[in-house]
Amino acid sequence: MKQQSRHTAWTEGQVEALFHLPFSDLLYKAQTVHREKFSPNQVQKSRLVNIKVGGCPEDCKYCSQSIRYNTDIKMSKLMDVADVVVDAKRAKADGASRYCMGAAWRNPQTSHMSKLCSMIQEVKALGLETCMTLGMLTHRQALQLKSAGLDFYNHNIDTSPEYYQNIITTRKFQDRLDTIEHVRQVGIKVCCGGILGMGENQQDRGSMLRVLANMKEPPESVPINMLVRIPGTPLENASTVEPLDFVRTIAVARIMLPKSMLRLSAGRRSMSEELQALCFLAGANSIFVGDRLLTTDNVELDADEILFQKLGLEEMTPQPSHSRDFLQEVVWWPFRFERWFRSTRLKTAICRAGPRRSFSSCAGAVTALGDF
Ligand code: SAM
Ligand code: DTB
Ligand code: SF4
Repeated sequence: MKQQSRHTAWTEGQVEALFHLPFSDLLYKAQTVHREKFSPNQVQKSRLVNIKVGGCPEDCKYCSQSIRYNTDIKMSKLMDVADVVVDAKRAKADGASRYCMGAAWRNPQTSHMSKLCSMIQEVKALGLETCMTLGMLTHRQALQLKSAGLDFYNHNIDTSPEYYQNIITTRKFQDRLDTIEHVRQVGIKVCCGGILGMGENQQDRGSMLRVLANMKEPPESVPINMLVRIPGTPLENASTVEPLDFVRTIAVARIMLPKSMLRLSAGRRSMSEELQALCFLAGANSIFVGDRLLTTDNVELDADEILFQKLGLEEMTPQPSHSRDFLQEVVWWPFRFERWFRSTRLKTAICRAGPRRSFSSCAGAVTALGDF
């Protein structure tokens, strides 16, 4: 489903006003907006897998996987495709409809791309929606992932543009927006949100939501994470978010992003059933299921099952597309052609036969096809 752009952008004053509504009025408004687009008792389930653990050169102050912090994680290299498939089958059996593969990278290397593409193809073949979160992407890498069939790319802005440098110094807020733009341009759905509980204030939360809601096409999926305070990271002792402020932020997000799936992401393990119920009431309609997130524990499957029963919630089952859409077909062929061209002796023959210029212009055309 294509997101429709809003005619007018959300202003700081409008967002501030939402945050200051009496709690019941805010929740009523959010629930009303929610019911216009979604079935109120359906919650989508995603499953996370960490396909490459730790060793990341970035300095995100919340993250256990940064090489700069002394945290209790076991680093690993990129998983094999076969192991990912085994895990994805388990995820499907546990009721997940989307499988999200995360890697602790600043950005993937060219040498990783073919394995990543195989993972996407194999997981999709199981009938699951696919999502990846690999760090920054070039336009070309986004095209490669699209051509393999990737449905979603998760790339969070994490906090407001104003507060960003307090949390991450190894990249700029604009770098995040650039990758999101590449992802959009190739037709992969965008999953983009942030974290609450990193010392930001209410203006920062509003400002982060304004960036998301004022995008030309807002993200189809918006994860709202409660910071998991990880020993050894600079934010291990950050003050916790007041639970009702967390609910408030979900409600404001629902009103500002009426068509987006809102994911109650990390941090559910530290939330009571009552707090989670309020988040669903405020418009959250997606969760991560399974015992693990990336490097920390998630809510146990049984506990989620009990909560779903108590609240009368049911699993939302999207229809994953098995076939490539038109755009995928269009981008798929240049990549196949390029791979074939590079693997044949044809280029050597052309090289030998013709003047040097004829090969470089031909090779340039092939690359341009891949980069269009
Ligand atoms: N390296 C890639 C990147 O940063 O985009 C992908 C993996 S990264 C771990 C994905 C997201 O997980 C981060 O942007 C952040 O929003 C979330 N995250 C990481 N550590 C977290 C924590 N301790 N608590 C809450 N959310 C966290
Ligand atoms: C997102 O917004 N949250 C997920 C997913 N996208 C990749 C990650 C949560 C990580 C929680 C901390 C950990 O397990 O290391
Ligand atoms: Fe690296 Fe992503 Fe962790 Fe930042 S959040 S340190 S980019 S793995």
